[in-house]
Amino acid sequence: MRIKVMQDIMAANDLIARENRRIFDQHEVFVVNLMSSPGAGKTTLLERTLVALKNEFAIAVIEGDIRGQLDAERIGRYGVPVLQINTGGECHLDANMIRNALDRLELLVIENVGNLVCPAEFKVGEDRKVMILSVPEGDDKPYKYPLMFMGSQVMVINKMDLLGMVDFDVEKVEQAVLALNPEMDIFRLSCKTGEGMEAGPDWLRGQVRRERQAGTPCW
Ligand SMILES: Nc1nc2c(ncn2[C@@H]2O[C@H](COP(=O)(O)OP(=O)(O)OP(=O)(O)O)[C@@H](O)[C@H]2O)c(=O)[nH]1
Ligand SMILES: [Mg+2]
Repeated sequence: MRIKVMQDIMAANDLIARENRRIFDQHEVFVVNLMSSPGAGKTTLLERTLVALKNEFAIAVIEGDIRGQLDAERIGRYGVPVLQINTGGECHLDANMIRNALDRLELLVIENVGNLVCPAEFKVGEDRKVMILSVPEGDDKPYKYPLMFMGSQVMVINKMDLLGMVDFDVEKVEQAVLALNPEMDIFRLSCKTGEGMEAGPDWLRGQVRRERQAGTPCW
């Protein structure tokens, strides 16, 4: 019975995700679903990315959190449209608002709720799923939470500045992830020191341009 209910929920979600995706494609908006455990560095990476790209693309951000506006306030300082969704309260999304904004948008980044399990299961209509694993979380995470690693197209290893302070074997992690998902693009970086940071905006720039030329959905 529980399996049947879950199947229905996932099917209903997929339907809405497809409709979102159709709208995004129609408006030629490239959509990134950014996922990680709490505190891995989603908002920090986003802040860094906005500095690099906000004058190049029309970018908007959706912040998903259980409660509060803290991340939306951080992103708002960069002068880009930002919408906070609190999953524990009412939803403030208005279809017209999104549609009007879509006319101008080129790139939408959705910062998902900090969690290494559930966000991997629910599509939102994104073009790419980008996940962050940060060094202090430990190098056993691909074994314990494989779905997130299997379903994402990009893995960012963040907080590389903390390597050596905690047990984290980068090569071992990358091997484990590639065994689960041979197509995964992997970036090592530190949002704190800026090490490896240029690769993220370069990747995103390439993706937005490629999508614009191809104009075809990937699922
Ligand atoms: N040492 C170090 N700290 C970092 C790095 N990137 C982010 N942090 C710190 O990690 C903490 C969490 O960063 P956030 O960007 O808020 O993480 P988040 O994934 O958005 O967190 P939630 O939205 O709560 O899930 C902050 O104190 C950041 O300053 C990094 O590369 N190195
Ligand atoms: Mg955040």
